[in-house]
Parts: sequence; C-alpha cells; structure tokens
Amino acid sequence: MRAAHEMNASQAWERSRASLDVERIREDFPILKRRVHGKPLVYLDNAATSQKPKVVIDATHRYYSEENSNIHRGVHFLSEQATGAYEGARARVKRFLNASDAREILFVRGTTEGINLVARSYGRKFIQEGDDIIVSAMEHHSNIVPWQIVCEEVGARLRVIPMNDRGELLMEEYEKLLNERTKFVSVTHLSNALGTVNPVKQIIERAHRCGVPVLVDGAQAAPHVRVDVRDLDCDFYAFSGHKLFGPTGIGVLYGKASLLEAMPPYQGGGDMISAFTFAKTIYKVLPFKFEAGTPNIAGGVGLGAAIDYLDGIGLEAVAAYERELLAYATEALCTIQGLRIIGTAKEKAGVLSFVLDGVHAHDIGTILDRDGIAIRTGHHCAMPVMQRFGVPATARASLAFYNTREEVDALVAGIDKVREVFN
Ligand code: 7TS
Repeated sequence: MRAAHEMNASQAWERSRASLDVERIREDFPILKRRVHGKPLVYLDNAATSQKPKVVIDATHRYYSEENSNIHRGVHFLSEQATGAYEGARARVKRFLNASDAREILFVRGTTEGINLVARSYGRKFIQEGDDIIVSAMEHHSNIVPWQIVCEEVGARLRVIPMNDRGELLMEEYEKLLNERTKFVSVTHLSNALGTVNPVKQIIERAHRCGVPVLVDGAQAAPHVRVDVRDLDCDFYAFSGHKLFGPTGIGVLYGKASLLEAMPPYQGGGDMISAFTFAKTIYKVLPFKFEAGTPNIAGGVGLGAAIDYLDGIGLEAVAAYERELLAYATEALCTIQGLRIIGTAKEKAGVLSFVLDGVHAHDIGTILDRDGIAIRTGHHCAMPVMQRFGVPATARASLAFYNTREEVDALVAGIDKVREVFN
C-alpha cells in the first residue's frame, strides 16, 4: 500500500518536473549561480522577496538605456514610448488578474501601499464610529496596522477571525463576526507565516451577502496561484512586484471601478488632475486619479516583463511543481527530531515555518547561512501568528519554482548540523 502511494507521489513529481524544466529555468536567474560563504547559494527566502529572471533585469536596463522619459505628458518620441511601455504593463496586469478593465489596475509601491490606499481613501469616507472592520489572525502587519489607524481616527472597531491549531481560519467564527456593523473585510489569500491558502471566494461571498466589500492581500498568493479577480468577485486585490519575480518599488492594487470612482484620491499632485483652479480641482479619470506624481516607470516595465515570463511558464505548472516540492520538504523536515512545523493547513502553499527544540530561530538562520542557505527567521511581521502558536519566532523556508529537491536536502542537512551544534 505504502509502496503504491510512494510510486504515485514520485510519478506526480516526475510529471510536474517534466512540465517544468527546472534546470533550464534556473539558467534564467543569474543570481542563482552565486556562491555564498564559498557554498552554492540555496535561496529559500522567496516569501520575503523572489529572485529576478534575466528578462526582467534586461527590460529595466533597456528602459533606462533606450526609452527613459517621463510619461503621460510629453509630446516627444521618448515620452510616447515610455508611456506606451508603462501602459502596456498595466494591460498585462489586467490580463494576469483577469480584470475587466485596465482602469481598475492602479500602480502602487507594493502591497503595503495598496492596502494603505484603500484604508485611507475608502476607510475615511465610508467607515464611521461604531462600525466594524474584520481582519484575520494570520494577517501580515501591513493588513492590520492601516486598519488600526482608520479605527483610531474614526472610532471603529477591529474584529479578528481566529484560527485553529493547524492555522486554518474558523469560518463559523467569521460568520458570527459578520453583522450590520461590519463595513469592511480585509484578509490574506496566502499566509506568509503559515502557508495557509484561505478560502477567499467563500469569505467574499459571505461578506457580499451582508453588502460588505472585501480586500484580498495577495502579496504571497499572486506569485504562486492563479488569481482571477472576476471569479473571486473581490472588491480589491493587492500584490507586490518584487515577490512576483519583478522589481522592488512597484505593486498593484486592483479595485472595482464602481468603488474606485466613489473614493477620494489617496494623494494629490501632478498627473492626477484634469482641470485646476485655486477654487476647485477636477481629478482625472481612473486609474490616474490615484497615481499622483511621477511613478516607478521602470518598475512597471519590469513587472510587465515578469508577468510575461511567468505566463510563459504557466502558473498552473508552477503551482503543481511547488505543491510536490512542498510535500517533499514537509516529509523531510518531519523526520528531524525536535522540529515542529507551524502551519499544517490542508490547503497550503510553499511556506515552511518551523521551530526546533532548544534552539532560537535566529541561531538556525545564522548557522544555515554559513552553508549558503538563505531562510528568514523572526516573527515575519505577523506577530498575531506567533502569539497564537505561543512562539517568539519561527525559522521559515519559502519556496519558488526554481528551487529543487537537492536544495531541500541541503536545508535538512543544515538543520541536522544546527542540532549537532546545540547538542
Ligand atoms: N502581505 C503579506 C501576506 C506579506 O507576506 C507581505 C510581505 C506584505 C503584505 C507586505 O508586502 P510589501 O511588498 O508591501 O512589503 N511579507 C514579507 C515576508 O514574509 N518577509 O518579508 C516580507
């Protein structure tokens, strides 16, 4: 029976490997050839930021070398080219998310800014004293603090969906929190500290039955699972370019046009007004109303290239490969004495948070680093998760499609070394 199971698992692995030529893919990422402390780099910190394929590096390089100019304002050749490149990237993001209109795609600095935009603009206009905002116990601080600020300013209250010992949201508790005071729900699609993939479609459907809009924090999900904002029917969806194999300093906020149109600007400045007088300023149409000032043009161009690259590989193939690699890594880590995985949800994606008896997470990270293995240690900006599981910190290995079983083996060997040092 076990042999049959193993054969199936290994067949599945071979299938996902076959659909993804990882050795060839690794050639696309110059940094993966680096050696760190004399050892080949084993990069397992993809949830913090992912590495960039050469096509993304080349696209930003080409932009600065050949097209650099300010956008939306020049009548000259370069400005038109730069505008075309930037707006072309917006069209790619629209397709990537299956949004119905490019006006619904706002370029921001990253997930953090996307959520702050909604909290400040929507929150200040539509949330009042006595209202409730619902978040979950597994949010990154960037999906808690902006809402805390709104609550403090207007006198609203933050309610928190709890989770079970596996790190799954308690949907019955969520249902109980929803009532006529609820004015907004903001939840993560994929937890950076636990790896849990949340049933966001169900969360959205329940909120909508009460007429409540939902923001989905897609910082971790967008690079690993296919996102279809129309199928989810989310009202807002935020993600960061740098976790999606694109540049830092660029990200996306998707918002339904009807909501964005009803919201006041987030920042004022150039490129967001259609008519100005000292008495009154008329704002531009979407998306420009929310994009004051010169944006990260090269970042947008690089993000467009990252999306093209990811589309070329196929998110479905990526997800299948990472699922197999996660299963392999989970099984391998479970064989290590004294190691406990934090986050064992049934629906999980490539994050492995763990603690080791008698060893602080930072010591694990430091010792692994000597072998060229990069992981993250700490609270991962998700302190409610640490509190829920009663740990000060975890060590976290997070996977991407360019990681291999050999790298997982190196991680396991590294942790064995940590245990030897501390025994
Ligand atoms: N939301 C989630 C779920 C995240 O994981 C992160 C960053 C953010 C929001 C914020 O994204 P940013 O690009 O605006 O900074 N998470 C992590 C992490 O897990 N390690 O470093 C950053």
